[in-house]
Amino acid sequence: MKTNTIDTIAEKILAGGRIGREEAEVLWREAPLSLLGRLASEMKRRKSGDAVYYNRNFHIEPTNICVFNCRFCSYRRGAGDPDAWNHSLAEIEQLVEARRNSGVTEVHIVGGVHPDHDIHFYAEMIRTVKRLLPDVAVKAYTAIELAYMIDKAGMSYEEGLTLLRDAGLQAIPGGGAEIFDEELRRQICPEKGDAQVWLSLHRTAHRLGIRSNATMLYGHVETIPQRIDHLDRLRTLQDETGGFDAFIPLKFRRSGNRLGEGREEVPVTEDMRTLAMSRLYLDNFPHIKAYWVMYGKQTAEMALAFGADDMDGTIDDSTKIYSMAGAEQKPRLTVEEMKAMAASAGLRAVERDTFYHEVVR
Ligand code: V47
Repeated sequence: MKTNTIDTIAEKILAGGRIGREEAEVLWREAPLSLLGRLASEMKRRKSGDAVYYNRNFHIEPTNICVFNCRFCSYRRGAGDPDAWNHSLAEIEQLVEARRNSGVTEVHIVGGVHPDHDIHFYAEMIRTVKRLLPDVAVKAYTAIELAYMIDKAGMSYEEGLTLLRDAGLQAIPGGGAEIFDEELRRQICPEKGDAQVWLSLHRTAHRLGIRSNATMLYGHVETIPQRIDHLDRLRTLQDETGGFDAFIPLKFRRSGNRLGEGREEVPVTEDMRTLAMSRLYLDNFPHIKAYWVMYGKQTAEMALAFGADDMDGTIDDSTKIYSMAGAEQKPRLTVEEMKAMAASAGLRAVERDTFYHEVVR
């Protein structure tokens, strides 16, 4: 009976059908890992053939001082803490200056929600980047950072995002989504913006022509139905706007945060199930990203056999958020390593820009 059900759902997927929450739960809990790998790889192949995308990027993390205190965060510090940092625009200018002539095509800017900065400071930061690196795409600020700065300015999301877009904001990263379920959010990040805030910020961005990504933080205290609910809310918004480029499942890393105390990280098999189920459920998302910084290089390579078609970028040791939670310590991948990882998965590495256009050098 069980096998029949799994086979029927698999056939539906292969015939191009869309699975619902209950079918997803059956697959997630009961389908053999090898079947999930085969189905997700087939769906990946239909979306992006034999390509695996990567880009040349770097991060700027302007501050780790944050008004919120999420239980999973290893990075946040209060103002006055010896490990806190808060870069001035002059310091950010130096960080950007150092990337001139490096071949990067994207800067990813994300940090804590600092109490003292306002939207004009963040707009000026974008202008600083664009002045020094006009051809580099600016993917900046999570929905949580954006909602905070826009609310503080007394603006609507449309007004705030228009101001930032006019300063040079081109895309929004997927952070801050965590798990949308309201009850669970009260347990892991009670203070910050809720699902409604996150979804409506991205909806407005899409309407203004700003592309974005979405994430899900999994492997802590959430249940499988809560993960599926999260994916379902994203799929519904994508049906409405079509503005998402990539979905990124983020594996919860346990070091240096309260949520991780006394808790193990989920096994790699669960990472693979989550990647595959994301590929199968989010049938309207063009790309699934295996964020190698969070997984580590070997797991990211394995992810390419479970529906992922993007590995994110070279990073060049420019992010601390994940290393502070126990992930890769000095995250850096060369283009040659990216190519070798794709080849070992039987795929072809394709350099992309932020909007998934192939970069030909
Ligand atoms: O929202 C925080 C996560 C996110 C931990 O859009 C943690 O291309 C695991 O959104 N263990 C921010 N995860 C990162 C992010 C991102 C990353 C890469 C690419 C893109 C993209 C976006 O990091 C947060 C939170 O969910 N996070 N702490 C932790 N201990």
